[in-house]
Amino acid sequence: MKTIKTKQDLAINGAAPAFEEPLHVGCPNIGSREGFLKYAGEIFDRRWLTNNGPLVQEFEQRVAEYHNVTHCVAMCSGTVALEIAIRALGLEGEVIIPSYTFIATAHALHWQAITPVFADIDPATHTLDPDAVRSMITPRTTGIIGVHLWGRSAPVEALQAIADEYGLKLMFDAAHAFGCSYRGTMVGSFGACEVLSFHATKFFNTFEGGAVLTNDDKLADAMRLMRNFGFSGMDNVIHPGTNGKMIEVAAAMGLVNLDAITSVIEANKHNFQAYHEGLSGLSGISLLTFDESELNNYQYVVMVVDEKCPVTRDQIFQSLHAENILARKYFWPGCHKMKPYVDLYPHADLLLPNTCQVADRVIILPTGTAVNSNMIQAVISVIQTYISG
Ligand code: T4K
Repeated sequence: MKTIKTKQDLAINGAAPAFEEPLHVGCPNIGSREGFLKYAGEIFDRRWLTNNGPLVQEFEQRVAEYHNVTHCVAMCSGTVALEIAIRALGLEGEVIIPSYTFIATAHALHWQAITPVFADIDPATHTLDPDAVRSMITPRTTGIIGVHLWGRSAPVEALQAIADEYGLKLMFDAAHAFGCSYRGTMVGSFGACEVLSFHATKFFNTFEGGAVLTNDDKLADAMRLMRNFGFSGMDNVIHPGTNGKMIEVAAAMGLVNLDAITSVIEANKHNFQAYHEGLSGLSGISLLTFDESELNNYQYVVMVVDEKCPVTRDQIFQSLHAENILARKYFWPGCHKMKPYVDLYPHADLLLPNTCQVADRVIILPTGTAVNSNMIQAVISVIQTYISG
């Protein structure tokens, strides 16, 4: 890693890149290696690898306690957890979601022949705008899926009020919101249920994995059946189902990562603050901040490049990549511009002006335990030099 000094020193001018090895967004946080290997040894000794094993059960209990909810139903991925929650809730017809989210939120509906209808976001929060949601309701609408994007809560009360008024089901995609709170209540208790992702790139991972959190006993029972083919005891299938189970080795990773979670959040917070200080004062550049009265996981450092910036978002993005800083443009260009939704809604841009504007402005910067202060200073230096040079 070299120190960037002038614009001529940037790799886009032919100099060596700031980072010899790529600096990724989403580089996994990994807890105790020894702890994981100990669990792995126990798994081998027991010869119990999957199908609601003891580590999955322990993991579910600890995640439920952490979020202060009655049930955590662990699954093989966040996407399958979304699909199963959607089916267990009985959603059909049309379901309103933001377009500014990872494609899995939309695909989990489309995969089950449910039409995702995209509502616009509030440009200040990047989460669903309740008025926009209201304007997209039709006689076919059965539900709303709010997304706690970047770990910052969707407007849960306003969405619940709309759901109650129109008799709709409400659930949340909380893939980014493990360990986050809203008005003092941990994520997991809002709506009918909330879905977590434990993918490798999430700040808390089980290699691959996900879960549904809920306080609804019946819903939890239905999802437990559905994730295991609908089996109720041996040879007795009482419900349609799929294979959504979490495996023991994933739960082992989850358990060691739960032990490390406080230090991971501290590292993320420290990194966020370093970026915030280093980038403040740059014209047209701002970081999305967090409500410090809540619990936050700080897993996404979201830099917004607005029209006051002398260079474009894409120019900054390219200069970072030239330096081997693999920033991301999540969730550009928005689900409505991707297949198959772009064909279903070719003119959706007209109804989603805030989504389009935000998607064109955001850059996600690297953070996590693999990123240290020196690396952050180097990233800041590239951005400063590129903008002011
Ligand atoms: N809802 C929302 C709102 C979500 O954000 C997601 C997932 C879901 C639902 C669905 O949950 P899952 O079914 O995935 O559990 C990544 C993740 O694959 C995806 O889980 C995540 N959101 C999304 C925001 O990011 P990509 O397409 O960016 O992945 P990829 O392979 O480009 O990796 C991202 C970066 O991470 C790369 O620069 C390399 C680095 N990386 C990746 C892996 C897998 C590592 O350093 N090590 C690794 O092991 O989607």
